[in-house]
Amino acid sequence: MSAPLSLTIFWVWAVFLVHSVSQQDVPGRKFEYKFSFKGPYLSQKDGSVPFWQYSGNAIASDESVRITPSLRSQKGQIWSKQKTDFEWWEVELVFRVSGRGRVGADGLGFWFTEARGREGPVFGSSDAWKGLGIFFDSFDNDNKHNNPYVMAVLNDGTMRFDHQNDGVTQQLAGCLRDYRNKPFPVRAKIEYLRNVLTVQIHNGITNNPNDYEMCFRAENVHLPPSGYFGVSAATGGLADDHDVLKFLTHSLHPGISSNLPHGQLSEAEKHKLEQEYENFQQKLDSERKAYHEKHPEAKKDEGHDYEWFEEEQTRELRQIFQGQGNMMQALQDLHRKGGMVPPPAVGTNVMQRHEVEQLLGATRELLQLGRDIKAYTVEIHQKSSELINNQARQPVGQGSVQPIGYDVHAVMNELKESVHSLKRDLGKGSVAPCDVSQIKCLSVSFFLMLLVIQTCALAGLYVWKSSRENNLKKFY
Ligand SMILES: [Ca+2]
Ligand SMILES: [Ca+2]
Repeated sequence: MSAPLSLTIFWVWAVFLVHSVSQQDVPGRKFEYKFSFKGPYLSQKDGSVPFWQYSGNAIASDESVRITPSLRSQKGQIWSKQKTDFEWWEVELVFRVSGRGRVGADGLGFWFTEARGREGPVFGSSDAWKGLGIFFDSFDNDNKHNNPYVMAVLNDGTMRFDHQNDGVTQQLAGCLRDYRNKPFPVRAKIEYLRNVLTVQIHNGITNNPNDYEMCFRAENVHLPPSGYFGVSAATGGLADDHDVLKFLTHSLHPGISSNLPHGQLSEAEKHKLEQEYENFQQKLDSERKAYHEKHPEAKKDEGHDYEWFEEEQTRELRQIFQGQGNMMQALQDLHRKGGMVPPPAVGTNVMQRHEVEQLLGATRELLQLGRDIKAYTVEIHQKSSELINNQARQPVGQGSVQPIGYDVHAVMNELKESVHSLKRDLGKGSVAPCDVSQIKCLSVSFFLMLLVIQTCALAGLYVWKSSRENNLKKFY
């Protein structure tokens, strides 16, 4: 093993160790880094994936393993190098199936089998497997409009997968789920615990990793006690990209260390991890020494792999800070919006400031108008009293009609003259032309009202005096 390769493996192991502790594994649940892969730095410089082997059209990159590209008739697969040494397990498979067509093909297979599969007809892997296959079948071969479909198929090594009928009679259980072309990666959580197989699917609509929905739960399932994990995929006449971003395996140990506080490892587990860490470190030191003796010019690159590890931590810290920053921003936005909310209004008509001012102005004008009317009424009253007094002083007789008529005519003439003088004033522009939107119009209307009041008062007075005169005539 060359020094750079072992360095990389060491840091992958270290990162997974950090992952297993930072994820605060529940008691009885242990992260299995030798049966897992995830980005970043998923593949090494030579393209290999630590603890995994891949073949066919599969390509590994820093962030994912592309099991097949979206080209016709492609097949690819990736398998763990080691066989499991734990009975119960849980795998979280994070993947994307994406293609430009409304319909894609063929699909993706998750495997837990006694032997590693070879390239074959069942979603890229060999038929007649011994163990479990969970298939994400994109293409509707039997034309029952029930694909994409997720199903589990158990095989004892004798059965051939019935592609023509989409394995409908062979499946242990399944569920209809559209996992193609989702905004976020789709997740499948496959748990095998105490002979119960549970599959939950995260449909990739949200970015919340906990949005799982139950696909199925099957009891009395007997899988090989030890096996290989694998993922395969195939395309046909239609094609999708089949990308696996994460394959995270935990071994489940029910009843063991279940009395430990949440997130703590048992003493035995701690000791085992520490021993493993020391062994790796010793091996790494000796290999690094040997490498630098052989390649003294590469010494300046020594810190490179440390940067990887640092970058992983820094990235997580940055994400935490980003998350906090987003929360702070959201709170500030809420606060700002709270300040902008107007006070609750009764009804829907809320008066603006300028409208209130207009109303006050109009009220003042009306008050002034009222005062003017009062003044003119007093004046009319005075004039009426004078007329009555004059009448009273006149001698009663035939000639008394003339003075009354004279007085009335004099008042009428006075009024006419007032009207004419107002008309002249209007003509000269001393009074502003009428603008219906302005309060000034009230002066003209006021004048007309005054005119009407005066005319009515005089008419009333004239009628009263006429009737009085008639009554007096009756005495002669
Ligand atoms: Ca199919
Ligand atoms: Ca079908």
